[in-house]
Amino acid sequence: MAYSYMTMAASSQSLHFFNFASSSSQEWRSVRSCFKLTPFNNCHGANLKLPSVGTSNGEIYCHLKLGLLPYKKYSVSSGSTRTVTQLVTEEEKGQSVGFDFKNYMQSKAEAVDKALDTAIPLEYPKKLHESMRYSLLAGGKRVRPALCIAVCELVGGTQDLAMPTACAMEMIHTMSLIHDDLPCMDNDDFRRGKPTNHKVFGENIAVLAGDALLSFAFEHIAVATSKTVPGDRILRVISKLGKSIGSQGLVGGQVADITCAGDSSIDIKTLEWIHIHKTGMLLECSVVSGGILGGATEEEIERIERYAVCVGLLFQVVDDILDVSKSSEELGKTAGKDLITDKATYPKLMGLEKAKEFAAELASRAKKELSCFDPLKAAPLLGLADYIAFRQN
Ligand code: GRG
Repeated sequence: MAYSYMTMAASSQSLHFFNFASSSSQEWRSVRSCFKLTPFNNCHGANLKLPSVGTSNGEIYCHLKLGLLPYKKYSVSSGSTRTVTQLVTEEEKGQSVGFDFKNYMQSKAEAVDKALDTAIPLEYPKKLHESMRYSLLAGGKRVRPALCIAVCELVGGTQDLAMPTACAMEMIHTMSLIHDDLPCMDNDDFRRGKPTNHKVFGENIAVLAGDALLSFAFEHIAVATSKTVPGDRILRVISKLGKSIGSQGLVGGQVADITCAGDSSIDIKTLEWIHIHKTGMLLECSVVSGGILGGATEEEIERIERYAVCVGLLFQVVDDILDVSKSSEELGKTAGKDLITDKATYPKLMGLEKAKEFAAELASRAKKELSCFDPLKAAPLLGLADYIAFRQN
């Protein structure tokens, strides 16, 4: 079937569609239309009413290329007043065309779970390894490993090559959660739907399990990747990871977060610094490491770095939103804590609706950074940006 794809040209006031759905079977007329837009943002945000372009069976088909996604056929009944925005958000949210994002995430999470299970066996001292495995295998979303693997595959690498580093990202993330939940930090009782590590194993073991996970993460990258990846790439990943955890990364962000608690003068700039360091840098490191391991060019690394910065900040902005809009059961951890502790968050500083708009904007910015890649190959990362933006827990 030879579709003559609709092409688009946009001015500040209108969006022009040409060759409206003509196929080799002559079923569709070639139509030239000019639709008014109010207001014009980009195709995703366009508030565009589809006009009544009649067809024999009362359906209008059009092929739209929206942002970075491949062309896709959309259909509405003739005379419909549904907007393109509605069509797109209904059909594209969380996935790219022809790409089963849910299935992708599930298969990556399963592969990561299996690799983590093998990497940290239940050995002597048993209590320590039980504690490490308890939190590590408690069923997180595995976003960081998925990002690492997806980028590695995007630039020509493989899942196997990225797996030890992807697991290391999850080990470090898990250790940060164990420490974050301690009585001397957030003093939380639930995490990933289960009692927190110190509640089960005691504070002393929980601290040490976190320490052991942190240390083993580095060892695992070095040992398990050394036969498949050149040493200079491993060195680059390890040094980036060290930085993303230390005083200019996760730990620095956590300390700034603690010291700012209860300070009502915190502005958006300070909050952004905290979010980028406490949450963003490990996510960014997961993304960029996948690129380094997979042999990305410097130009590609710069691109994915910019994608990662947006996604990293986005992750914590959404975390702030979820804290005020979901229940503890839905989140698997105590909800509403930011409000109780009067913490500076995006919803608090800019309001819930504006925070949601900001999250959508960050997701869109992240996706734009991938425009230089083949959209089909970038589909997992496009999907991940949407998944992080629209996640429910
Ligand atoms: C690194 C030495 C060292 C100490 C840790 C406690 C601490 C310092 C930092 C806190 C970092 C932290 C907990 C940031 C919050 C990140 C965040 C939004 C976590 C939620 O991540 P999800 O939603 O959780 O990916 P799952 O359970 O799905 O993995």
